Amino acid sequence: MQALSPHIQPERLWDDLMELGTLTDPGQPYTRRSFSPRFLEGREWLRHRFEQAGLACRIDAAGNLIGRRGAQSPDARTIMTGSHSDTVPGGGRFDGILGVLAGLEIARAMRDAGVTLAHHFEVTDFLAEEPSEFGLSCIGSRGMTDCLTPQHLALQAPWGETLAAAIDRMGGDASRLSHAQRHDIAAFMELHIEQGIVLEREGTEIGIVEAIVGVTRIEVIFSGRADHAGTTPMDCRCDAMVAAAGLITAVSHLARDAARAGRGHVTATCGIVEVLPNASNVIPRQARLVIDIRVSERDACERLLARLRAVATEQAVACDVTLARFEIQSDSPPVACSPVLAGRLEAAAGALGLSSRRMVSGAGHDAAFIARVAPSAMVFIPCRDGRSHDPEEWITAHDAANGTRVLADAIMATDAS
Ligand code: HGY
Ligand code: MN
Ligand code: MN
Ligand code: MN
Repeated sequence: MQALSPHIQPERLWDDLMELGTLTDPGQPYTRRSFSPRFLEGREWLRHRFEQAGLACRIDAAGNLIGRRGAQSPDARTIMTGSHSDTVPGGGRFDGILGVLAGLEIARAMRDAGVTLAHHFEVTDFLAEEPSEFGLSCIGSRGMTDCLTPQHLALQAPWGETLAAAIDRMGGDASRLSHAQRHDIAAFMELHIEQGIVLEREGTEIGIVEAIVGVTRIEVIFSGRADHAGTTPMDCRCDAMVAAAGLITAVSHLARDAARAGRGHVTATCGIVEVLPNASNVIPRQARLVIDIRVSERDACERLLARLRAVATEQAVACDVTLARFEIQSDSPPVACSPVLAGRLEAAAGALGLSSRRMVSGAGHDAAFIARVAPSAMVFIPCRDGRSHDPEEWITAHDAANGTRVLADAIMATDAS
């Protein structure tokens, strides 16, 4: 089997990473929110680079940008790689983006080496992997795997657009989502930064992902009563914020205790708190929370949800407010990666003389959805101080090249298998 790794050019990849990073909302570094004009600008830049690399480009019905390097035979199956080019607000230059640009670099290496695979080779920029203004993440990979429901498509963004209309605006066709379903993918492998501290702390060069956590997000609304902050006695209040504060503390303590009790990977975070009327001299009449729960074992999530619902109810009674909503916003189960593909990634790292270790991904990824229709696996590289979802996110060109070489050789091994 021919190794492709010698044809990977670290500088070419690094230049792409730095250049795409310049396409960001001004004043809020590294922000390219899905469905935004800036995102489309980044997409156009990607499409141009894909075409320069000899990839035939298309946008599928789910709004994913796909570059294809055709196989020797037209009815071959497909080996796919990719990730996402959208970011969180004030995010980094590598989360998702590395996986897309590594796929592009691998396509260029194939072109430079004159390699045509027995499989079609595709590089995909999945639409809206990050939680979007529709309250949903992984929209493109859900669309590719029949996981977008009519209820999802009817979700509305704050600007009034439905998700279906937004997908169409991205060049997709929400009315033909059944055409986006893929049954021809022989293997999917995604390169991603770890977004955690394990690899760097251990000095390990490559992470081989065995499982991707399940991600469950719940929306909670406490409704109280707005009153004057100065004239209302402390024991006559219906303060929605105090009830929310009690639940937020419980989110952190219960998840920490579950993780310490050895129930696998457990995290829970309250990243959104919206208060109305949000005025310093008015007792909050409403507090809206979105809580993000991640587990590697499904029953840990069920247990945590039950405890949080009980705490929310207790807090509402204690603060004389109403628990107006406690609803699951999105819910995807933990996913096991393909042992065969993980083995190939591990063997490729070994053949390149790189240290590696098996691990669980605490981040959600498009691979978790693609795993529903094809054997899928992920490979991680370290990121500085484990930082991500922040402009401080940083990797080295050397690690980016390592991850890309491992991915490239695992793709070649899969094509030859
Ligand atoms: O939130 C996540 O886990 C991913 O970065 N979208
Ligand atoms: Mn992310
Ligand atoms: Mn990501
Ligand atoms: Mn991802």
